[in-house]
Amino acid sequence: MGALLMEGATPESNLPESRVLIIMTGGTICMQPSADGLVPMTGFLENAMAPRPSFNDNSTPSVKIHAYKNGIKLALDSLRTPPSAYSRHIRYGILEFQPLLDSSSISSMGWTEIANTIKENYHIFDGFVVLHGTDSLAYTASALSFMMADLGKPVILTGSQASIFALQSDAVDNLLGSLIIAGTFVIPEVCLFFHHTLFRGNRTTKVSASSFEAFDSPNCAPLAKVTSLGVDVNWALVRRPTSIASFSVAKYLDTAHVACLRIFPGIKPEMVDSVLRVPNLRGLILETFGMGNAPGGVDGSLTKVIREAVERGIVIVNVSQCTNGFVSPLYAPATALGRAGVVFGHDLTTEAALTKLSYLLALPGCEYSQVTAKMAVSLRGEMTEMALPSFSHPAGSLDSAVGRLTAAETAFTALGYAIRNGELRTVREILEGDEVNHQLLKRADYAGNTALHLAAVGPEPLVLRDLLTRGASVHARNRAGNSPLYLAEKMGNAECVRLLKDAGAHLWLDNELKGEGSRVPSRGASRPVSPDRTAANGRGESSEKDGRGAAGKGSAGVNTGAGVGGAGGGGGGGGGEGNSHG
Ligand code: ASN
Repeated sequence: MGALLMEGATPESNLPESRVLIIMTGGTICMQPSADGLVPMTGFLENAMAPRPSFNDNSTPSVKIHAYKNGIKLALDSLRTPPSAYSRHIRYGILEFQPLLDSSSISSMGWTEIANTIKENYHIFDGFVVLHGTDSLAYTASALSFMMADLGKPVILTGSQASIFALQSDAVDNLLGSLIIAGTFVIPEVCLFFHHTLFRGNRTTKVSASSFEAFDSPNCAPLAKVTSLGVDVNWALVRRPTSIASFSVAKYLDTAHVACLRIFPGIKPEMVDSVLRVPNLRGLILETFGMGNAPGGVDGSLTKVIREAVERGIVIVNVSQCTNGFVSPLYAPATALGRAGVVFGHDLTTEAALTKLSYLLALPGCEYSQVTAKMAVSLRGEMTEMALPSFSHPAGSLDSAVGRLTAAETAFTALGYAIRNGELRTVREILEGDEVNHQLLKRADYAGNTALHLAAVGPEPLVLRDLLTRGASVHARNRAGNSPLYLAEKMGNAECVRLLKDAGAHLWLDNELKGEGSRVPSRGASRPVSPDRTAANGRGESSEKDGRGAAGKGSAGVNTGAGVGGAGGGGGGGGGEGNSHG
């Protein structure tokens, strides 16, 4: 991260600000020694962040920002970082749990509190960072991913192995990396950031009790890596909401009626049976050997107790004890489990399996058959779906990369024209072309307009709908800070306005932000080339950071007039990809 911060800390910087809410739940990151051992301490903003120049440029002392907690509007103290390599500051405030927790004590109530806090503040922040102990971090990341549907903004969980107050600690790197990513990139997933790596949260597991490299995501490549050049996002892996629906939060998970059992050589069927007969048990995660095998027993007695439990309506999910790989009914013991009615969790982690089952069991009216059907498919990218062709990175030399760049620019321009002319069929043909074209929704033109911006002012709402169902971000903002919704309203395009709102778009609360002293980014300010412009995809295209730009390089013109305000700023620019908090 160092390089990101060396870009200069000019106190009077006119650069735009993003706004990030930090939710502090506790964990080692905020702990200090006490007579009872390490315990979390309150006052993280003042004690841990304010004194550190990387978290506080000291330019705007005492700026209050608003946040909501349990329906009450609070004025929070805020700080901002020096400008990052992405030419923006991150302004942030903190809401602390009361009491702060060692994460070994978190429960589904804590997950509900985090999810509700994000929901309440969703419209006034660009992204969210959740500070949390590492012990149960992978469970919380998994749980939140299922609780949050149609998420359009980044939610990044992090913590540290050593306290931020310790001389040698991973806390600053983890927190600063999380803040910069949450405030810069539209990665609309629940993520876990640790040791310079951004993971999909529901793919993670804690792999070390003491190393700074504490987390891994054995069955899914990282979503991003922080390097000396900036943040290298693997955009091909990033998921986006594709339904016309607003962000919503499930109220709670049913963790009270699920259990997890690890099979071991010689395990007695009676032991398994007694777990399966715990009163009101509704679900069991069975951690099996290798590809999903369990001892059959001399007379198949283990299989028998499992079959009986399934017949009583208990959902039993098979996951592997191995950190890498998947379960499948390949060997006879696994086939027998399948025949007994066990669901195969493919390459789910135990953390994801347990929280997903708890989520499904809490869904109102979700029947046994629906729960088992949903357990076997991916809801939030938590499992690799067998039916899908496996993802592979485009290989190729520099020459072919340059070739693709040209093709992408051409396709982007064509897309802009098709949108402007309302030609739905052409739009579809372009977007369903080759792999390059699948990335077009993330591109931005010189003004930072994305295809969705163009469609928002275009003549054909069906084009807009089509782009939304392909995962175009409603939160993208162009260089003037304008969202597609703002442009649609300005044009008086009522149908597009309705569609965008249905898909979770919102305007920024301009007045509120002004009242807090936030600076509306200067429009059209020249924007330094950021390291990620080449790092994001290695093709010389700009990365999808804040751009949210629009299609049609020099094609369909969009009135980018007055800014909507808020944490906007710089765009994709120069025909690059855009997907950041412009
Ligand atoms: N016990 C701590 C916790 O999970 C461990 C940590 O944060 N590193 O809260």
